[in-house]
Amino acid sequence: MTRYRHPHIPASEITPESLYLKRREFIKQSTALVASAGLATPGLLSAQSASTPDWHERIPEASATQSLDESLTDEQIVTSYNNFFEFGTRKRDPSDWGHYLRPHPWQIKVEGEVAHTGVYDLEDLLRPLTLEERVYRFRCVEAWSMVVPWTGFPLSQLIERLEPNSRAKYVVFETLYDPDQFRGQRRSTIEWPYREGLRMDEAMHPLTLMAVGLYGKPMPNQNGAPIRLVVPWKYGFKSIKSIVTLRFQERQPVSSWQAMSTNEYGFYANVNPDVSHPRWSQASERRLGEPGRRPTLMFNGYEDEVASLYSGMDLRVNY
Ligand SMILES: Nc1nc2c(c(=O)[nH]1)N[C@H]1C(S)=C(S)[C@@H](COP(=O)(O)O)O[C@H]1N2
Ligand SMILES: [Mo]
Repeated sequence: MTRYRHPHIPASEITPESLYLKRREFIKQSTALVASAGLATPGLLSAQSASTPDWHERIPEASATQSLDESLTDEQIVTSYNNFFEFGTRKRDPSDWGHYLRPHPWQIKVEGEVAHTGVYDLEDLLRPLTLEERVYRFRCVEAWSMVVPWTGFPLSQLIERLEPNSRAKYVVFETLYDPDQFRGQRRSTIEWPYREGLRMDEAMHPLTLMAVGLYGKPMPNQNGAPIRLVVPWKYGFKSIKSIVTLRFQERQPVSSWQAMSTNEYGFYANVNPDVSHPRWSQASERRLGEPGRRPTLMFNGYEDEVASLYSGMDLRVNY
């Protein structure tokens, strides 16, 4: 069957944003907030339609107050200059082709060394969690950076509910594999599905966010809808998008980027201006939307918060 595939025309060119926001206000007023404790039954597929999920209405409005002393990167840049190889390798591919991804309904499989294994509706996983806004610096290994107001919840809150056992030393994340939605997966640019991992203490760190939105809106497809990781002290490739699998395991996993080029991409991927990428320096960065360059900070500026996780480790060996 021949299928015609078309790049996306940005919504901003069709619907003025004020209309979108008005509609959102309307839905908010007419929807009662449903609260529930605990996890829902694993394996239960919800009968919900493919339209707007309830949790979208629990995303807090983008706040004017910034928790970082740096200006936010334009939303337009954040949503049109992307790395998401599932849609292609050019920065424009994710925003051009992102509309092929269907992020609702969405299930996440939990497996491995954990009490509550199963397949969960995202809606059920999110119900007991509070969504909050966090402004983080974000640094790509390609030496550009940005400042983004994410919406999400600390990954630790989800992990606590899932109750990993004592053999769970690492959490592994995987992205959806579906070449029909992800045209980039028809080529072997990297090993699909995209895979990443964190050591358990990194995953439990209060800065580690599971993000479901940005700029007070549900996560755009090109940024990893409906749910992605954001680890602000590590290079961007750690922040895996469109997650469908959470696996708890004893041995350290090999991430997709490590598998592709072991000498260029390490497991830890901590932002470190003193350790160069084999093909370029990591000492400075280009902040998207800003002229010139700025020096890159150790752990992307989160040194006070995270340096203790790596005490005693040689960060030149464990890059
Ligand atoms: N599944 C998946 N996740 C991914 C990627 C990808 O190609 N596939 N690219 C990573 C890289 S290299 C970066 S820099 C960030 C980019 O996130 P952004 O497009 O929201 O800025 O996503 C990361 N997560
Ligand atoms: Mo990146």
